[in-house]
Amino acid sequence: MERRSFLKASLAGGALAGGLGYYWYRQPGKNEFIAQTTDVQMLGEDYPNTSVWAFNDQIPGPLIRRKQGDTLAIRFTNRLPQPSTIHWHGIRLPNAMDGVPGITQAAVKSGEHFDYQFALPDAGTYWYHPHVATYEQIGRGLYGAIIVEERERIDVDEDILMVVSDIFLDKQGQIKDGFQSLHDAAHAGRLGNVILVNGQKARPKTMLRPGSRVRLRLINASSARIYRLKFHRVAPLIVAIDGHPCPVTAYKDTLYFSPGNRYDFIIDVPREEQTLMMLEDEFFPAMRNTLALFGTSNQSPLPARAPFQGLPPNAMMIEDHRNAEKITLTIEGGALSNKASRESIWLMNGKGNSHSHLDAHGNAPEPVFTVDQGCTVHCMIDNQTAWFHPMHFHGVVLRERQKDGRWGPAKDSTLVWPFEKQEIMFVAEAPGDWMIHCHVSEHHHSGLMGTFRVSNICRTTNPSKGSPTKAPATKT
Ligand SMILES: [Cu+2]
Repeated sequence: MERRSFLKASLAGGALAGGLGYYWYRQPGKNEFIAQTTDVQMLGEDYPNTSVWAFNDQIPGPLIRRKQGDTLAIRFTNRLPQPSTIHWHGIRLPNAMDGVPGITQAAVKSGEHFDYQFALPDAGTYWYHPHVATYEQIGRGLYGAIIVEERERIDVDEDILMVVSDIFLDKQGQIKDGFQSLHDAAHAGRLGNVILVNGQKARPKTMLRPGSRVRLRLINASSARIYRLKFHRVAPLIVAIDGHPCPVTAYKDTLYFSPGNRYDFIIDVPREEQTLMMLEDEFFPAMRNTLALFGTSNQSPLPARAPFQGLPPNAMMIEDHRNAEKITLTIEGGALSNKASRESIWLMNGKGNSHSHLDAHGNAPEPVFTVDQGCTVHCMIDNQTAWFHPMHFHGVVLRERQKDGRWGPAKDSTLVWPFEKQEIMFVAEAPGDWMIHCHVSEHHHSGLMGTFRVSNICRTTNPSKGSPTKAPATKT
């Protein structure tokens, strides 16, 4: 069910008076997402409203909440001063619905619309955002959450969603320009100076009933910022990563939380009153950010319950590791590297690509590699740069090789550390050209992107039935 804000209708005049006010204003229809300029209050009542770009005048955009197996149908209408699309991050869907300009669809021009429709095969926490000039479009406020509920009821008392993002504001509370800074692109991307949780700077304390069981969903919707999550006075269970259920794991230390990532936690609230729990970001230890404050209410404690057993798994294709295609992705460039040039700051296997290049030339890049549908890909990502790169793969669910040699839980991106290598494995599921890119938006748009092609030649993932068969074409 989409939440819709009628409150903001009265702000239409304000938006018209703003710097980008020459773009017209309209209320969205049912199942319609309109991206447009609007004013929102994010800093508190004592501060002016901030002129932003938003879906249906809300930051985050409308929460999409559906059941596993449902079909999602959204009309996207673009009323921004530039082309746009919507990408449905982490959702396994047909290539034509993936929202990537120049590759899966033409960018939706200002004043035009595009209809997205696809099934939701996996339960979990996902999000959506444009795939055009993401450094600016996400940076100005275009993102929202998707919750796909499990078919069976999950025994929790509360389901709390935190969409974490940052924004770079001036002293008047308005978004600073300079989205195309070469410095940001060559370093860690544009980091905001205000961290927002569900679109707000304030961190009101959330009161929880003692003894209750809470599902806490975190989405990193920042254009570039990596957080390092630290819980204080509470040790939650990690139950899903990037939407997909994982083996129930006790949170021990800190967790890296890159742009695009999601975590689902289960918190069993202490049964004693007056407990203050806190979630901080300590990526920069000298500049910690409080992300959430939880307290216990004075309600009577709920009785203790059995330990949480985990979420029901999503149906996954099984990797055929022995017959996997071996691929290497070498990342070069960025500040401190002599490989960076003005034309392309970042390179993937010696080549730089960007959406702005696509927009200018209208031709999609040649795929970095091509594999048959159903084939397992074993990919070594070799980060030869001094920078973190959260590499996101569209259309697939991947696993990381862990330090102990085993393959980790399912996720949709992998954080590759400076001057380190990371092995991943995935099944090439659906035909089409799928993006691989860094989710630091400024890296993505200054070279660090490419595609892989999944051909219509179907190969089963079952090693005992390895003969290729022709699959019906599903690309539309
Ligand atoms: Cu990067």
